[in-house]
Amino acid sequence: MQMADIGLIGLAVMGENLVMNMESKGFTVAVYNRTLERVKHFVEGRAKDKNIIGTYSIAELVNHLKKPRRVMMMVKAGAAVDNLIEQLLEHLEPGDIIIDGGNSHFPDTMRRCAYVESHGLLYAGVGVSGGEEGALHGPSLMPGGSPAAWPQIKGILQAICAKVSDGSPCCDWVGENGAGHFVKMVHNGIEYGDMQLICEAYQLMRDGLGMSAQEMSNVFAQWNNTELDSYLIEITAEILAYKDTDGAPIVDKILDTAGQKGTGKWTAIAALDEGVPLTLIGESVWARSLSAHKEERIAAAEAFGRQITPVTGDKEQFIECIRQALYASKIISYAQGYALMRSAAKTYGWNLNYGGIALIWRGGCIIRSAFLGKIEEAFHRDADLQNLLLDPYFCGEIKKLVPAWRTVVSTAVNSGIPCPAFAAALSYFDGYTSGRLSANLLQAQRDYFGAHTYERLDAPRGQFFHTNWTGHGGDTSAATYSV
Ligand code: NBP
Repeated sequence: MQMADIGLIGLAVMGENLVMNMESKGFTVAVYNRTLERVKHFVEGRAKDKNIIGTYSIAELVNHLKKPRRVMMMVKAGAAVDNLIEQLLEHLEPGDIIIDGGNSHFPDTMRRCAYVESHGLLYAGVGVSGGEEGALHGPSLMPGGSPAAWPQIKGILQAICAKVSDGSPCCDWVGENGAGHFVKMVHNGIEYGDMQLICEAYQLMRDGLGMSAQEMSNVFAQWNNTELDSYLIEITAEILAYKDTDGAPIVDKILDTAGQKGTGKWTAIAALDEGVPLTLIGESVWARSLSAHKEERIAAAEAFGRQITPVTGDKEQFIECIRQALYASKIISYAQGYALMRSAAKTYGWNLNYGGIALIWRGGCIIRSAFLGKIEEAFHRDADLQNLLLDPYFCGEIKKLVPAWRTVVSTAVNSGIPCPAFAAALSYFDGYTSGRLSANLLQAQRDYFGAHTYERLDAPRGQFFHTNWTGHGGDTSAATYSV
């Protein structure tokens, strides 16, 4: 009987393409799918005459695998994954490895990892990015789970993943249990942020400067030769240049309501849980939500009859300001995303390699960019870097960008063009770089109405005071806790 190096369950778009990728790298793959016609269709079609074995039950799939057995699930996240784990546990043995390559939520992966390990098996939650193309030609892979699983799956995963120009693989061990899926989730959140920033730059040019899609395409193409060099900037230039059958730019005909699948929301929720300001990604999620209320927006536009004031002055100069504002905001977005990963690593006991994560994202995925190389360098200089803004390179970059960034945000505000991500990034920067904020007043308010106490500038940290603000209250203060 022909034995396979790995089994894959789930022959939808991602699964099929990953199997083709694995086979092209010299691995024999056994495949299974719940709907059996899909297996037949695949082995008689794309997989014909390849080292791909179609199987029609979980038992048959498992019987075709070399030991320790490796089974990768590429199915819809959620109950399907739990269901398959139960079925697999009936047939696998201790030491075998179950891999989940779907977009599972990291707490699920943490739970599943502990559960599968309790049966003596190993578990890996692998974030897969890059869509259909990536799956076939080289995705960015973020593996986490049982550490003992890594040496068993490293060979296959590093063979099929994307490689950067020096040949290094966009796949490395991320960390224990749910770490891989957590990092994939943050990647998706950052993707929301990068896309929103590009859309804000686009709206400033379209509505503020009255530029055509073709003119803007040229600008994005030029930006792709600067620090902004990235996949998303490149495809934006192509999208803006794309003409419909009547010769008009297709982008102008697309309804302005954004969809979302929830991974940006997960990232924002994780940030709220960690108490880490992730304002740019949060605003990006809400910008999509606001866009989705199209009818309400049309009614409000009529009610307010608001006009956008065109941006006047030197057009080329303002375009360059927008580029710089986009670059500065992007630095903030990654600084916030990395701060979230740092905090979660502490909470969950993960030993994350931050520079390594930047390298994983450098190829194969939607947020791939030259910029990630600079982030890798920053963590190479200081593996324990608290915030990207404190790295000398990024600190120097931001200092140069601040004037243009302020010009763009204030111009947008004066013109009436929304720029929630640019503005949130700038406000975060102003807050993060303020030695003294306004929270002294906030603490006074909390103490006034709830006796929540405050610390004083002229007393050591950790010493708490309460004031009887009205003369009517007592001297009893409230307990300090967080819900
Ligand atoms: P889908 O997310 O559309 O899932 C379809 C697959 O799940 C089919 O093979 C289907 O089998 C299987 N499935 C379902 Br639905 N319920 C099942 C169950 N209860 N038991 C067993 N199998 C079940 O496929 P996809 O777009 O290829 O994505 C696969 C995973 O990869 C998802 O978690 C997705 O979020 C993730 N991902 C997708 C992309 C992308 O660009 N599409 C990128 C990165 C990651 P059936 O044929 O019997 O219905």
